[in-house]
Amino acid sequence: MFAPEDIQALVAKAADGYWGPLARAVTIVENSPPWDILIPKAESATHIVGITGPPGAGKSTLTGRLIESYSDADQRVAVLAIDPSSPISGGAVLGDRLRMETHLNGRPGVFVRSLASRGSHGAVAGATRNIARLLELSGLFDVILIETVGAGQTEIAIVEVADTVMLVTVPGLGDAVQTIKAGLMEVADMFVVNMADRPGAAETSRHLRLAAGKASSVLQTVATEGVGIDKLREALDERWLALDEAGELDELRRQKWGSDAALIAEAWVAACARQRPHDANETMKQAVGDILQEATKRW
Ligand SMILES: Nc1nc2c(ncn2[C@@H]2O[C@H](COP(=O)(O)OP(=O)(O)OP(=O)(O)O)[C@@H](O)[C@H]2O)c(=O)[nH]1
Ligand SMILES: [Mg+2]
Repeated sequence: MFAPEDIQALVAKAADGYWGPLARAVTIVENSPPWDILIPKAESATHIVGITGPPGAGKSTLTGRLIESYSDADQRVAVLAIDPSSPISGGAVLGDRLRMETHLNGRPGVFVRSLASRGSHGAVAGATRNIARLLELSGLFDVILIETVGAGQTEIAIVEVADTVMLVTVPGLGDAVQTIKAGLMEVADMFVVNMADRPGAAETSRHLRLAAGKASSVLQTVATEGVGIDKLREALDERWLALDEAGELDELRRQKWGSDAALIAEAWVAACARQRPHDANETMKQAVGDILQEATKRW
């Protein structure tokens, strides 16, 4: 089992604006199976915000604007942008990176990182969560934004690390609610109707409010123009504060810690199972029992 001491040493070396060691630590975690890197619990919680939604909804543009808004409010922000597609679509990653980096020039307290999402579901989701935990452990940020396309189980597993899941959608998708995967509707804490400069924003917002119930807020933005961004950032800050004041933060953190552990355990058992030679003569009960035993023995 990999001891994360050298990772912790790198993190300890990093400082605001001196991101080199942190970037190296992130690379190590990105390239390691999640069960090899067990990140210790941070002493104090950082607000982790998952930003998800259909392709092209404006998530990257919005994230770039949020970076500005946080930075203007003197809050330090880390961003993880996950490229959901194969390594072939390097252009998309570059596009995202460039879009974001235009917002970063000369801003202290801003750390942006793109991650490729290769490998199995559990490995990708686990590594992303480990990186979020690592950034939290560094104590260098007030907020961590994770951008991912809301396309499948892996992406849902990724955003579930977040304290706040923000679902970005756009008007004019017909019934927007139906185009969004049911699983995503359930994990979302906040809805953003971006591209509110297009017709139908009010109607889409109304649909979302009906579908989401009272607990979730629905906001409208025009990311390209920077409209509604400060309000969105304030809504995020308010939610974090409210969770803290209601004493719900500890419970939320316990749940997240548990779901992190479950994800890593799943990925580990799956890896052990895949390495095991198939035996067509054994029963399924024998096979699974053997896999679990083997996974426990080797942990
Ligand atoms: N009209 C309008 N266009 C927008 C708005 N926000 C973003 N766009 C444009 O929509 C396109 C897609 O924006 P992105 O920020 O790349 O969207 P994304 O959700 O990150 O896309 P993927 O990461 O590929 O899923 C870009 O051309 C943006 O300039 C908006 O509020 N109004
Ligand atoms: Mg994007």
